[in-house]
Amino acid sequence: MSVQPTKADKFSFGLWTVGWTARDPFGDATRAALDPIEAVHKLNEFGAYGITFHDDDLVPFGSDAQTRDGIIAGFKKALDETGMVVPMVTTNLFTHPVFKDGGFTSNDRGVRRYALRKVLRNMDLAAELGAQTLVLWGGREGAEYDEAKDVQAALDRYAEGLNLLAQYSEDKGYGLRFAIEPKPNEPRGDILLPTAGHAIAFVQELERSELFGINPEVGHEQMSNLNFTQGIAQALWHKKLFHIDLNGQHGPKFDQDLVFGHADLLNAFSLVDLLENGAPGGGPGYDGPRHFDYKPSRTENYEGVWESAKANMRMYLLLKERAAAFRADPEVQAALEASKVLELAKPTLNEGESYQDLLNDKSAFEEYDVDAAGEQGYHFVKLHQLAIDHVLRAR
Ligand code: ASC
Ligand code: MN
Ligand code: MN
Ligand code: MN
Repeated sequence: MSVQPTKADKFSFGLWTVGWTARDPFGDATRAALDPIEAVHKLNEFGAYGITFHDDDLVPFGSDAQTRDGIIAGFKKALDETGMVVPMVTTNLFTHPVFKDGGFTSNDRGVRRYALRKVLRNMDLAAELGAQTLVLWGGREGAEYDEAKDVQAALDRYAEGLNLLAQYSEDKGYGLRFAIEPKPNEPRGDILLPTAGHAIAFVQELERSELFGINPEVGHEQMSNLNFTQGIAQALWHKKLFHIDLNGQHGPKFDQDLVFGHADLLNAFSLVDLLENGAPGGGPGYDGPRHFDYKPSRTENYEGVWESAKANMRMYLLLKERAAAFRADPEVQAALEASKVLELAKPTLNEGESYQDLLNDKSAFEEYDVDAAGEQGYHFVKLHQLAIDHVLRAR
């Protein structure tokens, strides 16, 4: 299998990723600004198929209409020249001081109305560029002080805003799908909808809930010490995995945005296996963009930036190849059998069996050998070592 990315792999990058100039809370930028047009050409050259952006990544905040039109025209020309697509667009509701207490959930009603207008305007651009998904990362929707935010009112306002966006998209015929991106903290002390689970529960309450799903980011879930692969499995189960942000993170600490697979490699392996091959019991995988939301480390110059962009795709393809080998290995199949992993896909009741039938089944209780069942081994460690052997190419 080739580890040369092609457009069929559906790799996409945020303009803010390779374009991050590496300003952090303690230090100045270490790199000069990147021209979005150069980003399109470089990523195309490396085999990516898509590029995504926040409105302000492409058109600097506060640009006049003529400047904006010129930038968009130049960007579209680069897309046409390369065949690059824009599968997703997102809106910056976090950089300008106006958003310091949030956008859709700011305590200030005028700020909330301004935030809605900023997103509606960006949806027009998203539709013009043929995007299918609008991501909403509410990094400033949150609080540092429990007394300062009425969380129930904030969720009402969040829902009010999102319902409006869905109505606008449907009325305009844009057909967009909306993906909420959870994050537990940073930049706010606590952010609303902090995990994939919170976000999935929330979107079910919206008026057009079928238009809403989530965009989980590897590092954001791992900042809460959660298992990303297992969270993705649940999102797939709810049919709510609308988009995904791939990167790397060493557990609970500041948001690192490392290259995909450069931190928890084994979880990255199980993730790629799930996305590509689906669940062993037949549950679905994922067909959408493989979107990298990482930050090239502050130590790197542009040579390092491009190396890191390529590293994301290489990591994904290497793990994809390893996952295919893992699944195809007869010893792995035997280990899955021995561990009863596939037995979990079999319903617990027989077809048509009622609880009365279950109550009548002495073999399920009265005659069930609980001690023997308690003594059995599940052989999970052997199965996991087989996975690691495959990751390390020892098989
Ligand atoms: C996003 C997104 C994030 C943040 C972050 C901004 O749209 O997915 O994780 O913004 O990249 O720095
Ligand atoms: Mn992140
Ligand atoms: Mn992200
Ligand atoms: Mn991010």
